[in-house]
Amino acid sequence: MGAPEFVPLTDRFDPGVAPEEAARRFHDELRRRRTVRHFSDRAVSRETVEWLVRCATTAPSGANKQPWRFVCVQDREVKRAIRVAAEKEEREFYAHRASPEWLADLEPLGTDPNKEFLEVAPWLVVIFKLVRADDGSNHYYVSESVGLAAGLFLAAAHHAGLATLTHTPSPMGFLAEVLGRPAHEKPFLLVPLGHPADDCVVPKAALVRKPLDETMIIR
Ligand code: IYR
Repeated sequence: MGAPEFVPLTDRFDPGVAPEEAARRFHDELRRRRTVRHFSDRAVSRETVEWLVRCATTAPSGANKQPWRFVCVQDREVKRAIRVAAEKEEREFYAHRASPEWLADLEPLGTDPNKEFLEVAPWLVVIFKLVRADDGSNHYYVSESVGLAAGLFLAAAHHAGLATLTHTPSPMGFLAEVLGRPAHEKPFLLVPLGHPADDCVVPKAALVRKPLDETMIIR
């Protein structure tokens, strides 16, 4: 191995305002993101999805291994197959797997085993984590890395005026099967992406954020 090479830090992003103001404006944008379960079937271009994936993959990752794959599904039949398999797991979840406490915690969100959005949303973005590289070599901090990329994906979609849902049918193994992914790719998150339906509603309970003094400690 040769000595590591370094280049000057150039092309820095300048918000053009003080950090306080830039952060406040960004918060004003982010705070209006809502997880949406009622999608319109209005199309979203492939180019849009490509830019969103590029945004997501600016995330830092363990040793810059970029241990992720974004499988972006627009094919009707594939979306249908995902819905059928997801609803099978969800019926089990709601009827047997979920504890009474879990079901009670979900009640304010009004969720149930019906996952119509999996067919209505124009795109289902299935984020896989790569537990090893395609050539079998190591990856590091895989969940942290993919979690960061997933967060950026949600923020980027919101910035583009689009809605997302972080859907985690459990177990998610069926996604690898339906999408024909190899064994070293593990489903991480299923993200329906699109425009909200015109009559979209969101649960009131999900609007509440814990106050800063509960989430932030300064030492
Ligand atoms: N996966 C189920 C249940 C569910 C679980 C959690 I934690 C949520 O925040 C929301 C739903 C479903 O999608 O209905």
